Amino acid sequence: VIHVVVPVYNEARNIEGMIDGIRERLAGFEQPHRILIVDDGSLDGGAALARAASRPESPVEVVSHPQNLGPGAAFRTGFLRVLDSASPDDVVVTLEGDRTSDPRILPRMLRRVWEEDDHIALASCYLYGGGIVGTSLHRVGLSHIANGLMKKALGLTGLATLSSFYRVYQVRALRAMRERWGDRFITTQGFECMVEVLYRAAQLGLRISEVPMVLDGSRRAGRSKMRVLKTSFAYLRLGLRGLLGRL
Ligand SMILES: Nc1nc2c(ncn2[C@@H]2O[C@H](COP(=O)(O)OP(=O)(O)OP(=O)(O)O)[C@@H](O)[C@H]2O)c(=O)[nH]1
Ligand SMILES: [Mg+2]
Repeated sequence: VIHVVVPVYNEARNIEGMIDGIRERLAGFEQPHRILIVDDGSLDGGAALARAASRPESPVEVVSHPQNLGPGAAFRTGFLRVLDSASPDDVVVTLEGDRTSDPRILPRMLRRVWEEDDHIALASCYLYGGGIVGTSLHRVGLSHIANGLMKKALGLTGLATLSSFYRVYQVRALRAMRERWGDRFITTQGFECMVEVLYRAAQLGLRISEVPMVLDGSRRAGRSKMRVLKTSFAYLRLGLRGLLGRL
């Protein structure tokens, strides 16, 4: 089974398009899929739209946090939920709810995991062939700085993109992390949680590979949900924890 986990916060304008896009790509595979939306205290009715988009051959389930807890908690909720019932050969696809995760590269990411047995495949905008368009310059700058600092602080220099939400995980890999760190395998609350997960994967020596993607910010309706200052501090804190051996 392909489990799709999508954290969303006020993405009512994008959620149906996101579901359609991923569904269209997954329809070509013989493996069944199911979509889990982790709605994090949205107030824009997106959860109802997602529920209404459920189809027998492509079920959509929504779990809701009553209030906004951040992407870290949302991924933890989503992963733990999937791990409860998934079988070891299943995979988990995570993506952004704002339509910026390009479904066209998904088959390639899945092949990495299925055929080459990579534990995790990352969509990578900093890899050769990837890129960022339709996004403001200061956001791209912040992203570069965060990626660069994190690589140095956490010893992840071999990877090009650390922060992307768009990934494919073997269920085995997520289980290995949960076995080692328990439910605290994600301790961070914000967007830095994706870097924390990679750090843990690297601690376990898991195989991680990257597939280039052009991230087109103009595909999203509405504004970014990422708060730049808050996220910058969160990255610094994560880097320090790594350097001090407190991760
Ligand atoms: N569950 C949850 N999801 C969130 C939260 N904030 C953002 N998201 C979702 O996480 C995804 C990424 O958020 P974006 O606002 O696109 O952030 P980004 O892609 O890192 O930054 P931009 O390039 O500026 O868009 C989207 O699907 C959001 O709906 C949150 O607090 N909780
Ligand atoms: Mg985005």
